[in-house]
Amino acid sequence: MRIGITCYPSVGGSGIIATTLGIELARRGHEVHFISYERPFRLPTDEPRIKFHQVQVNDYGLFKYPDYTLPLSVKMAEVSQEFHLDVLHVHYAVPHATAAILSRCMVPVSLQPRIVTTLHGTDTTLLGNDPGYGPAIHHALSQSNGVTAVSEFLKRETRRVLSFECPMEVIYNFFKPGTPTKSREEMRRELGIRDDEAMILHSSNLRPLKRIDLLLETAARIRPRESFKLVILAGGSFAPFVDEVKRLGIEDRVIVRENVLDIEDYLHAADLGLITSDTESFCMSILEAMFFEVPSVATNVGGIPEVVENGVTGLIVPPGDAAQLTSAVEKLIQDPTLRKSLGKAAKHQAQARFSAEQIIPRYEQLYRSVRAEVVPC
Ligand code: GMT
Repeated sequence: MRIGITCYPSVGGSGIIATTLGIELARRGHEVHFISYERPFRLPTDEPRIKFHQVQVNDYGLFKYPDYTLPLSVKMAEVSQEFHLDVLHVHYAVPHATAAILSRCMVPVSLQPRIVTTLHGTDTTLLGNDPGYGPAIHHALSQSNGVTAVSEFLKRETRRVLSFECPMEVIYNFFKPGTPTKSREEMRRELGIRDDEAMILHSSNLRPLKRIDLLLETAARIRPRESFKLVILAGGSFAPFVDEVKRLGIEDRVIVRENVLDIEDYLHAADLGLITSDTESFCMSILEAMFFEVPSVATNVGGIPEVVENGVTGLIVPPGDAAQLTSAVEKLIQDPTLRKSLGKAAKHQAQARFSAEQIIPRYEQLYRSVRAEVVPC
């Protein structure tokens, strides 16, 4: 099939999923066209059957805010027509789904691709609730030929928040682990982590819903304080949190790396993950860690309980509670045997439920079925 993919190209779960999906589809023989304002950061330049089409965004003086939706829709229409796309798969509804629906109207009927929209999280939970966006999202979903959500939680929320009643399939996220470039020992040495210190890994874009304040508060409460190092892989600037690290007196416990690409080097050096989010439709960081036998302590929010089985593949605690987060982390630090058994079960479940081998055929099947039918709900 000929498949167009639009996603946010920068660091972020939805962009990573979309990029990996495109790479995997191309490896399975499909022709894949990425359409975005920048080349997705994990998209290799030398993969056969993958092409990148850049959207040119102009900043016209007349506009107070530059517009992306219209040039994106024009580029989608051009690519659909020139390359005879079967399917245009957009990740994160805003503004990608709206642009896709508009682009379809610019293409002669016989060349119109089917449109699949994948909801990732805040496109429903945040923007869906915004009266300035909700109706546009509802319209774009209703006009899509297929809609997917990355967890049952997100599907439920989409029904509730947007009153969206058309069919919606849950296709979980997946991860395809790469090979680490450094050994575990080398990596820990480089980070300055001793053998008797547990390496706690937190990886996120640091937005407010990730609750970095709670993450740091938890780190400050862990006893003994010399028993761990917290490594934060920041998909954004950590500068706004530096004062808080100092105030809590944990400068010697916290190691920050910004915009890391070789995530596998950190994953296989880690002992446990720590996620303190207030909401999370899936949480890719937990899944990435699971593939490396690293169990996470995470908050009981959104789709996280669909990814982590409490007490079996990780530990889940109530949201917003630094005391409970701390005791769960201390439990894992002090009990390497428990860590190991949770980690092994985590990897097993990750491979069985969230591997590329499980998930890519689900998307291929969806593409085939929307290609076969014409009328959206
Ligand atoms: O919705 C967002 O906040 C952005 C989005 C992203 O692009 O990273 O994150 C969401 O999608 C990820 C990939 O499907 C999920 O792993 C995240 O849980 C989800 N974030 C939220 O729901 C807050």
